[in-house]
Amino acid sequence: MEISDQEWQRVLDIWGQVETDLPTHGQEVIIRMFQSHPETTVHFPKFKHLKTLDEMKSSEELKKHGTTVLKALGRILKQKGQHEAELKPLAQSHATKHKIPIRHLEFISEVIVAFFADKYSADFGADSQAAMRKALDMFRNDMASKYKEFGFQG
Ligand code: ZNH
Repeated sequence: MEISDQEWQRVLDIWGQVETDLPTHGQEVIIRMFQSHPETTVHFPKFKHLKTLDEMKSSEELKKHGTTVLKALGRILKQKGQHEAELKPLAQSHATKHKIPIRHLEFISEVIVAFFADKYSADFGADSQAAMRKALDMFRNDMASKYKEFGFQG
């Protein structure tokens, strides 16, 4: 998969805005994922007690997890595809410990694009959305091949 310099620029431009407040963005991504794809909640026994939207919103732990996820994703995107070193430990933990199907990585990718499109309607237009989709496709493909190396079909 080829991602042009211009496409990476679009991805990193929007990321610059996301990075101004990772906890708020991270929290929203996780909550939107739980709400649009409730099956993803099974991976999180630690959030099982969060039943309502208000409980999710007031959970510092959930916010912390969202921050961790986006921080790691940002580090990966900034490698512009040369992300082997960043991806490997993540693929290992998600394959062998958390056991997260690739399908669920697809869910979070969709959520990320839709949320940024809502929040940044002026700065995240069709071209930027397409570029972000390509970058997240690449991330998922590479996660899927690493999963196989770790013996997880995903
Ligand atoms: Zn995840 C964890 C990132 C997706 C589930 N993660 C995690 C961490 C990080 C991340 C960094 C920490 C460290 C380790 O490795 O462990 N993720 C991430 C990213 C992404 C993700 C970047 C994409 C974008 N995850 C995901 C999904 C899911 C998950 C989709 C499901 C659904 N994770 C998870 C879990 C964990 C993690 C379960 C563990 C948590 C705790 O803390 O317990």
